[in-house]
Amino acid sequence: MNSEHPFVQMLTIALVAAGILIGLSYVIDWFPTSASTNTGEVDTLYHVLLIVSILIFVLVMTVAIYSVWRFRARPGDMSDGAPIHGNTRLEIIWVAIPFLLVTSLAGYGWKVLADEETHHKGELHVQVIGQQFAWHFQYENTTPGNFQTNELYLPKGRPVRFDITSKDVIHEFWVPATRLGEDAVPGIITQIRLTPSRLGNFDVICAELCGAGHSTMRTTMHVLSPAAWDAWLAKQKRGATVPGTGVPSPPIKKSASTGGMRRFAVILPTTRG
Ligand SMILES: [Cu+2]
Repeated sequence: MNSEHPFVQMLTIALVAAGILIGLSYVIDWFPTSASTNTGEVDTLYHVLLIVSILIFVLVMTVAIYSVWRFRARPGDMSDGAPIHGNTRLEIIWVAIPFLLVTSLAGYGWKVLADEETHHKGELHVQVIGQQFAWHFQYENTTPGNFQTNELYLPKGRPVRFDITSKDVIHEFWVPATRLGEDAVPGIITQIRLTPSRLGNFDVICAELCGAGHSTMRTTMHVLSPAAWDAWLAKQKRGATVPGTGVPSPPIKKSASTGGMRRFAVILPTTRG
């Protein structure tokens, strides 16, 4: 193949374009500050997906634009194109490569999800209750226990399990600094797990359009040092209501749904709503 061959020319263009875009993907600061231990793995997954997407985008656009330019009909050319009736080898290649690509990315995503959901010893249990248009947090296995707040307070370094539900419509509990979000669905409990790794205040956002006040449904996750968290805990009273709302702290019934069923239950109402 000499350098005039279309394949060589397309490959050259594609490599240059992919190099520029992948370089750019490292320069752009995509992710918010990390506040939990799981974020490295999630960010790497995103970056791998981004690079694979760049390669596919560049490949498709290079072939399409190159073909339009190189093989266009010249003025006065009224002849027909060559009669082509398929190419079995090409068809096998363009089925096999996407199959392998999608399967391996799904496996990689599955592994990251499994890591995110791993149970840790000594987890703090926090119920997250969404309600138009506020969040309530109920601290379970603590002393005094079963008190509520409408901002989230966590100790740095201790694993947390969130049991998430809603009192009215579907919300989504999302903490960008931890990369984790999960739907809050009336009648079922969904879960996420994380371990705070940075002191400070981080946004908690409702990421599911839930009504006229959706954009105001935000609060703060405060990550305190273990000693500061213990001091904060000592000031809380069992059975306390959310300040200013009078919302009592009802225990949430454990739902029978587990594992795979939970996922379907989360996905189905979302796609309909
Ligand atoms: Cu909401």
